[in-house]
Amino acid sequence: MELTKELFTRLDPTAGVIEGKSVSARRLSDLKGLFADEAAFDQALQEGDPVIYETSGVESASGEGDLHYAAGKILPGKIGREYFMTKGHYHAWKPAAEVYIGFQGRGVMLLESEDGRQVELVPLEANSIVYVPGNTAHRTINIGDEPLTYIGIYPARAGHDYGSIAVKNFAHVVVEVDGEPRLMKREDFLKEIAINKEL
Ligand code: S6P
Ligand code: ZN
Repeated sequence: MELTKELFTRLDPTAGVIEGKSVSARRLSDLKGLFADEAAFDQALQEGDPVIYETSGVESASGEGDLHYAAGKILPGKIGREYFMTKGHYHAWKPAAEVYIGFQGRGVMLLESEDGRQVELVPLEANSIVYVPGNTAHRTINIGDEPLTYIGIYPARAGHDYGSIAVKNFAHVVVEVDGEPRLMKREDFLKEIAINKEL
């Protein structure tokens, strides 16, 4: 037994923060190119550069078989009709799976296969647990009107691959339609935006 490892932390489920850990904030400008509606993105950026989400993690153990975990808080809001969301990523060690546990708010996880053909939208809310299989792009989205808080637990060697998402993004978006979240193909949503621009 390796009792030198960090065995205990405390989560503030409302703040979505692991107490005593440094918090890193992702602002709108950090998510450039990820929201579908570029005009809405530019406008929101001009009006300020809001924090979209914050994370704090416990990532000190790095031996074979070790685990990391991180808490997240996604603020409520939308860019155009697309809800505030994380960048999303694959794990650098592709087969690494992850478990998410929701604490507060109403969210969904967008899960996509590498070719974008398989897609799942899974609820993430208080007391729900989501299993993210390996080789799966995952993005967390706040579809509610209060902060969404959660933790994710993953193999220490999982790492993050943001590059693939930066290049081709997710093939689907989660947008508000008649007050409700709807999963759409990105290309269809982009067509809608273009049509509305012409009107
Ligand atoms: C890490 C895990 C989460 C995310 C967090 C922020 O494997 O999936 O802790 O890091 O939800 O999302 P992102 O896409 O910016 O890392
Ligand atoms: Zn992950």
